[in-house]
Amino acid sequence: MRELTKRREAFESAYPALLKPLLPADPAYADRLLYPLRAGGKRLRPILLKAFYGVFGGEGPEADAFAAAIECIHTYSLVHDDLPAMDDDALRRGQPTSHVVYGEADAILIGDGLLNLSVELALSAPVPDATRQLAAMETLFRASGSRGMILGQFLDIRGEGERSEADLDRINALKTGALIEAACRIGAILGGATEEGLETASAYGRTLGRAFQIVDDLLDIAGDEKVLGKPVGSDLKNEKTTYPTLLGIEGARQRVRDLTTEALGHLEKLGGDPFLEELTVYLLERDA
Ligand code: GRG
Repeated sequence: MRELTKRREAFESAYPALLKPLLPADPAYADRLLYPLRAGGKRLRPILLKAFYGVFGGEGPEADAFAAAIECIHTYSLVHDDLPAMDDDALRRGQPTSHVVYGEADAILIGDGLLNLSVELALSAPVPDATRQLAAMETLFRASGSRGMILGQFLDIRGEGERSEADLDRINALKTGALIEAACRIGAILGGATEEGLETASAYGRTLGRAFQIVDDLLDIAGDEKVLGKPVGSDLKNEKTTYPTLLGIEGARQRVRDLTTEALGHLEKLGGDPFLEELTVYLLERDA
């Protein structure tokens, strides 16, 4: 997808300048904070945020700092998720994980630092309307916090007993869906969407998030480690209940197709956006 590559490259060239004034003077810690960000990744959340900003007519620089902020939060969650006390993974985004390179204590501080940087980035956004800036910040930190992504991670690692599909839906909606939904909603907030527009953007994000997690589960079974840049088979190793284990591989694929149709329906309500439509289909057919 050429447009996706273009938007990813635009993000890659924008975020370093936004981060620079906020980095510590200590070069060793500054380098460590940048390490997992520089490793790359799809940049899905910043791209969604900016795309929704555009859908609602936004065209200033104000969304850029929020795009960098959400990527910092996502990246910190990956750094912490990979720690020995959590998923204990040695490879992420095709690179050795932060704790493998710098040790566990530094990796914890990388995650902590990225989380705080996200607050400073959001505060630094040149949003002309302070109410919008606060609403966008509330959305970001609620979604990523202890009623959102962190709660999802807590419930996931607690892993008590058998999990039903409803349990999985709840955990994934928090762990994966909340931040994806927030990306879409923040773009809509900054773009000046009406309440109805905000709800549609959120509904799209929730649906995409559900489908995205099911694809992630399928890739953990049948994906290619080299293409994914992270180990496959970790769900099996950790004996995790996932959508493919509950629904079967074909059942999980069908669920992805149904959710894709639903997500496209939400976009249609917004008047359609060729980039987001293509991105939706592409993401759900992805191999990385
Ligand atoms: C440690 C508080 C805390 C939370 C961790 C996001 C998360 C919660 C854990 C990561 C493990 C995981 C597989 C989560 C599911 C969400 C997901 C598919 C993350 C990977 O996101 P991508 O595919 O990654 O967008 P890139 O590297 O492309 O940015």
